[in-house]
Order: sequence, then C-alpha cells, then structure tokens
Amino acid sequence: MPEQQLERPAEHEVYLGLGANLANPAAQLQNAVAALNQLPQSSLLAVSSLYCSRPMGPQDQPDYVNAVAKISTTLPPLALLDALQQIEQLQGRQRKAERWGPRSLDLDILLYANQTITSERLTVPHYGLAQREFVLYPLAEIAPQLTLPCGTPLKALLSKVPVNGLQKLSESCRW
Ligand code: ROI
Repeated sequence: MPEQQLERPAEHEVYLGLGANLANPAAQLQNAVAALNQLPQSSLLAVSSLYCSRPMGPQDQPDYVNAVAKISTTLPPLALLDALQQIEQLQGRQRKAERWGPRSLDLDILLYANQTITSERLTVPHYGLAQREFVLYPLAEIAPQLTLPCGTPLKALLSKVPVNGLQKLSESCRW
C-alpha cells in the first residue's frame, strides 16, 4: 500500500483593518480583538495600537477608532470573510443603505498573503488601503517592512498620505 501523505493546509499571513465609531468604539475594537483570537484555524500574531481618526466620508458622524491586526490562517479568503462578518453581526453591526455612514464595527481584509483577489464579495488588497491614513499608519506600526503584492513598499505609500489628525487613542477624541 502506498504511504499516505498527510498534507497540512497552507498557512497565510493576513492583515485585517478594524474600525468603529458607534456604541463605545474602543470597546468594540477590544471585543473584536478578543474574537479574532478565537478565529478557527487561525492565530492572532499582532495588533497595532488603537488610533483615533477623523471620519472619511460624511463629516456629520463621530470620530473613528481604528487598528490593524495580523493573523496567520489556513482559512481561505471567503471563509475568512464569512467569519469576520459573523463577528461584525455578533457585535451589533447593522448594514444600512447609507454608503459611508457610521458603524459599530468594520472588519476588512486588507492583505491576504501576497494574493490579489477580485471577486464579487472581496477585493484584496483592500481598495482603500493606499489612500487611508487610518489603515497605513497602524499597518506600518506592526509591519514597517511590508511590501504590497504590486511590489510597492508600504513606506512609499506612507510618504504620500498625510496623517490627517490621526493619533493614538487619547481623551481628546470626540464621541
Ligand atoms: N473613516 C475612518 N476614519 N475610519 C474608518 O474605519 C472608516 N470606515 C469607513 C468610512 C465610512 C469610509 N470612513 C471611515 O467605512
């Protein structure tokens, strides 16, 4: 009998964006980090500081709290997306008609290994990654040497995107 080979599923390093501006956003992110720590087939490798950021989109909404987490996972991209959306639902996320309205928790796949994914449900790298200070700076905190799948170093993007008031979480954030 041929010897059976037990192949282990490949592990992928994935960066996730976390954001919230409703219902005690800092606590939302802390709960989300606890939930990420329990993701199946995954381990949580790093979490950035929590940052306070000005809303991108409509300005008549509270400031956001943002962070970036790094996980290692064997979940394929869409299974990971399902798991993240489940966490959003459990934390009371209600999807509204307004496109860029406030939210109690947003979990985005920013980067999935070195993959480029374009499907109906998922675009990776995240379409806003290169323009959003609240993604780039927390990402650089935990992965300063990162290079995107297109070959652009993260540092090259950072030098083009102003801080726009982004700051590590403090009392001066307005909620
Ligand atoms: N603005 C900030 N500062 N942080 C976010 O996470 C965020 N998320 C969004 C929109 C509405 C685009 N604005 C944001 O989805």
